[in-house]
Amino acid sequence: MRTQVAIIGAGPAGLLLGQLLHAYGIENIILERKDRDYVLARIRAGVLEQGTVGLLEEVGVAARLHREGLVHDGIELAFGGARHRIDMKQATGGKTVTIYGQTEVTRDLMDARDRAGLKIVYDADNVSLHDFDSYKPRVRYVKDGVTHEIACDFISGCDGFHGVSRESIKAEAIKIFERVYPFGWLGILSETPPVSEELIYANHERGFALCSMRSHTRSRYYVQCTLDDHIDNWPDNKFWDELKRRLDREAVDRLVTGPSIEKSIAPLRSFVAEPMRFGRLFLAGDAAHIVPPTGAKGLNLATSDVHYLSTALREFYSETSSAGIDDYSRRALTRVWKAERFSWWMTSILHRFPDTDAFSARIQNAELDYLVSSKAATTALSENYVGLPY
Ligand code: FAS
Ligand code: PHB
Repeated sequence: MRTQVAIIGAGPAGLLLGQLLHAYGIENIILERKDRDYVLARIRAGVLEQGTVGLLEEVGVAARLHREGLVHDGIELAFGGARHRIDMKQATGGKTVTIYGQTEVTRDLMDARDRAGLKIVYDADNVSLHDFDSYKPRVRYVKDGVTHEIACDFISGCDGFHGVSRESIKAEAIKIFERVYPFGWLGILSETPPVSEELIYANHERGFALCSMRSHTRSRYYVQCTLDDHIDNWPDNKFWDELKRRLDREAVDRLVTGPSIEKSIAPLRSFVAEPMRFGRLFLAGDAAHIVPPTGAKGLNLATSDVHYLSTALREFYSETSSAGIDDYSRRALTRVWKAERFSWWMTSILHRFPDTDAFSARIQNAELDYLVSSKAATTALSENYVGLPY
């Protein structure tokens, strides 16, 4: 088999890249290790930057998002027993974010790919990458016991943090930058109305909490937990009691609890692999970088990578220019590192660290107090949260 671009991974990065390349007339195939239902069952991100919404509009996959997504003008920061609203729309001259689950983005992209008759190979086992340092890269995979080989011009590794693409690169060719945080996020999904109109990020002496949502009837909540914690230690009532301890009185009075329909613990890390291009292999999304979810950047970085990569490949095929693909890694990493900084900073001011002593607790409080009382600080937070320009 032959194609122009072989995409590894059917998460948001791989699926959106596939649709953009199709829109640009570039043949592509997606190889996905799991089946469709497994990919859709993963509950992850919930906040879309305007740039991400714009890319989904560009490939004609934003109709349901506009029908069902919730446009948010601001967020709330809770600390010292009070809540403070950050009016991001006002601070950024009109920019907003859209609340729409990653699961729904993935579903919409899968449906669009099916409607276009484009190929995704699910349950693709033992994917392996070959000769990507030559002009004739190849990808092999096993499906139903049969080994297949795809000859292609380019390979895009969109296979996430635990994928095969980054692992296929010689150790001496790649540099890793990493920070592992000494805590995780215990998250639940419940068919209950959200506690507030907008998201609440809470700094509390017992630990961080986040009140988010997926719709007016489905809520997403998180509490900071220890790295060695396990969801078996957290029956629903224990989760709700802990969340209430970390929220202000008004929020506690409004909170509607109910059975969890999903519960999971995610570790937090900052991670960047440099560069993001190796000959005819490009890394995009979590395959190249990870951010702690505090800044709601993970999914949105995957989409900006894919914006840069798809326009570079369009330039290569339509103008036979390699300028875009030669500059892909630099362009992508410039935006990645700004999001890494913002996510690290949001995590550092909102969480309790093992070495958070009385002094550092006061510093966190002063930082938060400055954030909500200074126009300049509010603007800086807002322009990063809604998404820096591509
Ligand atoms: P993904 O990991 O989504 O997709 C990679 C795909 O490649 C998967 O479908 C996988 O099955 C497939 N794959 C892996 N290895 C393969 C192989 N060898 N062969 C073929 N296919 C292979 N971001 C936020 O902004 N907010 C959040 O709240 C948030 N919460 C998160 C919670 C968790 C538990 C995790 C893990 C991540 C979270 N993220 C969050 C980040 C997340 O949304 C990612 O940024 C986003 O999924 C990135 O998309 P992809 O790069 O497509 O990677
Ligand atoms: C979510 O709704 O899952 C969510 C929202 C904002 C974040 C992280 C996660 O910063």
